[in-house]
Amino acid sequence: MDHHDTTEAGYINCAFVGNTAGVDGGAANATSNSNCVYTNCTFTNNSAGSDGGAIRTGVASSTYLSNNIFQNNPGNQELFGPVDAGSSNNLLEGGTLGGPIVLITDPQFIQNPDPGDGDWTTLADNDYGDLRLKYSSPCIDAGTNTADLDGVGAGTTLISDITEDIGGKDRIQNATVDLGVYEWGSYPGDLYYLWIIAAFPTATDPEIETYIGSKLMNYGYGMLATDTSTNPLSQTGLVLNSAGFPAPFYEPSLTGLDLRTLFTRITDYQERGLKFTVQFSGDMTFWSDSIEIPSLLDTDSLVELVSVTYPTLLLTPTGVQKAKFFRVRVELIE
Ligand SMILES: [Ca+2]
Ligand SMILES: [Ca+2]
Ligand SMILES: [Ca+2]
Repeated sequence: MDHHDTTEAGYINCAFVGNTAGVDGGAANATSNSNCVYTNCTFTNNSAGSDGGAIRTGVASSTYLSNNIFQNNPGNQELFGPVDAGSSNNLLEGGTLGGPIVLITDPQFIQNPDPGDGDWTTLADNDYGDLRLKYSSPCIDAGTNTADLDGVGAGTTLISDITEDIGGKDRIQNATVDLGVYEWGSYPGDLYYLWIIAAFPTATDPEIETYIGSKLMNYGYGMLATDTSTNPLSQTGLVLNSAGFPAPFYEPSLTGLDLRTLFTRITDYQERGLKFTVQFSGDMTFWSDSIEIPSLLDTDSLVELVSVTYPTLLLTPTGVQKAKFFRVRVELIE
């Protein structure tokens, strides 16, 4: 991105990955009286042929940095040129700098980006990584809650006024904001309304009722009186003493707690001609099929316990929505 001729620009929760510049500013360049503010952004694997692998600040221009991560942005310095004095709480993994950097260490992403063949301009084999933070990351709670989103001068909107990270998770968690685009922690967000399991499917899902009525659900989940497992099925911190309807649960992970859906199905569902599809929705109107193959958590001779990831955001025909609801659709396909 080039900022020229008195441009004023602010960036919040933005990831800059795998950009290349022939000359200055791998991800961004500011020159000729331009002022840029970056808050809780992540810059990784950008490169410049000349000055500023991540950012170059040129003639009579300024760059204000709060709570950002800079990792592996080769060039003549990752940050070239002056950085505003009010800047603070940024991480630079290596290289040289000009600017107020608090931490010089590995940010510990879940997975670092990889250009495959070593070249980010060949797109097919690029892997943009997973920029969420591991539980051991030094970026957790290393930011400043009073980062000024418009930098020096007028305007006092702070990062604490921004309620989500790039993935829609709650920000701030654990009282202090993290560095970079992702907030580490347990809470996916206040807006997740989970399926009201007891109401499903008798009155709310005619497409399933079309088949053989609510008995299909009981049948598929192993809940028929004649075909019910009595052995406990277990998952860490959770024991189902019988098969049952879908439920959400939190699974400990490197990024805090991941929200997953859980359901049981009879082990020979394929022979019985049953198909299970996990679906998510933001508005109970458009339902998005999960493409994830369910993970098998436990099984006995009759029933297996499986789960899939609960997504944060959904792409729908009308735009991006938060995933608020889920259901498991059971069909008789033969
Ligand atoms: Ca490539
Ligand atoms: Ca935090
Ligand atoms: Ca300000």
